[in-house]
Amino acid sequence: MADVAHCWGFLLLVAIILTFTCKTVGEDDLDDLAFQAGNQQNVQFGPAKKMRYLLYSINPGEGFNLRRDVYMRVANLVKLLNEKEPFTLVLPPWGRLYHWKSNIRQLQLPWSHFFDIDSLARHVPVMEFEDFLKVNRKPEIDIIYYLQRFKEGWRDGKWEERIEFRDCIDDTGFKKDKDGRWRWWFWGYEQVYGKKFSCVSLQLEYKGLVPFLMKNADSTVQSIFLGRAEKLTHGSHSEWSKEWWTARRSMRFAKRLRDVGDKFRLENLNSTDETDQTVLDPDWRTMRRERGTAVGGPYMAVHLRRLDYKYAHKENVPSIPHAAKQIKKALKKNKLDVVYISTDAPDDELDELRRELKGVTVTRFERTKEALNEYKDGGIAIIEQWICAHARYFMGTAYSTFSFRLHEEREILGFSPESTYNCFCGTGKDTCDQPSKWITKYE
Ligand SMILES: Nc1nc2c(ncn2[C@@H]2O[C@H](COP(=O)(O)OP(=O)(O)OP(=O)(O)O)[C@@H](O)[C@H]2O)c(=O)[nH]1
Ligand SMILES: *[C@@H]1O[C@H](CO)[C@@H](O)[C@H](O)[C@H]1NC(C)=O
Repeated sequence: MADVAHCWGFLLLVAIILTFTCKTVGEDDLDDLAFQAGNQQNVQFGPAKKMRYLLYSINPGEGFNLRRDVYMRVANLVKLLNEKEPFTLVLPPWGRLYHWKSNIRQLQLPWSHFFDIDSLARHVPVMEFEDFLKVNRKPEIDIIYYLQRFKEGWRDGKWEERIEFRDCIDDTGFKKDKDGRWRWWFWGYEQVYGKKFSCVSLQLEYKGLVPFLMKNADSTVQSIFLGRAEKLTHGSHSEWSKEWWTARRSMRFAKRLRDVGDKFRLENLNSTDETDQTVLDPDWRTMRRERGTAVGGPYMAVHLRRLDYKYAHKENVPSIPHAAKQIKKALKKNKLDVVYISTDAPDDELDELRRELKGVTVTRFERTKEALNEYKDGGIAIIEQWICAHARYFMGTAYSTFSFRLHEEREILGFSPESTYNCFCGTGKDTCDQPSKWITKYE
């Protein structure tokens, strides 16, 4: 008898769990999604104000790490918009980046694949594009503003803030169909269209867009899409500002990728957060580290950018033997004998580097087929960045945004500037300009 009662109790429990977890997306869930996105400490509007959405795209040629910087500008724009009206930032899906060379399918990847969405949402309300499509019900965007330069350039040869509706200069990629809908590829969601479309010429810091949007897109306009958002500049809100660092700190990598990096550190580099003094606070908002508190794992890490950089930045990219020479020198100086190598170099260059580094323990995260399928090119690059971010000493590639983002990561973790802001010198040079040192600022 008791057994039967148990069994019923259990079944009831299962039934309850199933009701809560197996619902298909219905009205309530849509409200939940909208609520999640809007339920931020910095958004306090009554129910009368309807949630609005800001979407954006970036010039297709830009790399992953520059896109992260554009995100910071747009996120901070949304933060300012939220002082006026409730806005959620819709995250553009990832895919088809020029540098993602492997031949696996990498389309319509959500931001959660690379970043910790909860962390982003502690800065501004954010939402994945697919969730936007659900909440919005129709695959429709109210207004598209395609940002462009001024055809005539600067007025009187000087830069000044300005913004105006203008004729489109270049082929924008947007086309009006026979029903008057504005079509674009929308990352492969080809059912999506815009109702209105205009080109806007601007020279503007992102904050300058707030009055423009408030004036031209009143609250009946629910969704606004900014094409070519990289045209907005940080201006006075650049790397030396608190606003910039707040947005940067919110961009934590997805836990799944950090975990892979941490496991690799433990198994291959004898590196753990406890011994390295790099334990993260669960919430980035409460995390503050003095410079020099992080010790780092007992290895040196390098980011050696090759491929197109060999040609685009000839002056600053060393030959393989010259890179090896600089690595050995830095190892000796820092009393280390292990180097982790993060690079986009092809195998033959890597083999050459290993030969040149005879006697040194060279460590790599292997790009196996399984790893690629699971994490994609972008995920592996992040795992590599995470491993480099925890090294006792780091040396990057001059002017590479991949290395810049890494400097910032180390800065946030509390590494000393001496251990972070180092870069390779070009062939034949023993000294060269070293990267600018930025210090984390807190609001
Ligand atoms: N796994 C791995 N990938 C890399 C490495 N360096 C570059 N890549 C790849 O190349 C892409 C381009 O590098 P990014 O730095 O993001 O590109 P970018 O924003 O154009 O910046 P630049 O480096 O300034 O060209 C990365 O997203 C990776 O896919 C590396 O060390 N490891
Ligand atoms: C790993 O590091 C610890 C100190 O952090 C050290 O005691 C230990 O010997 C190291 N192990 C190896 C295999 O190097």
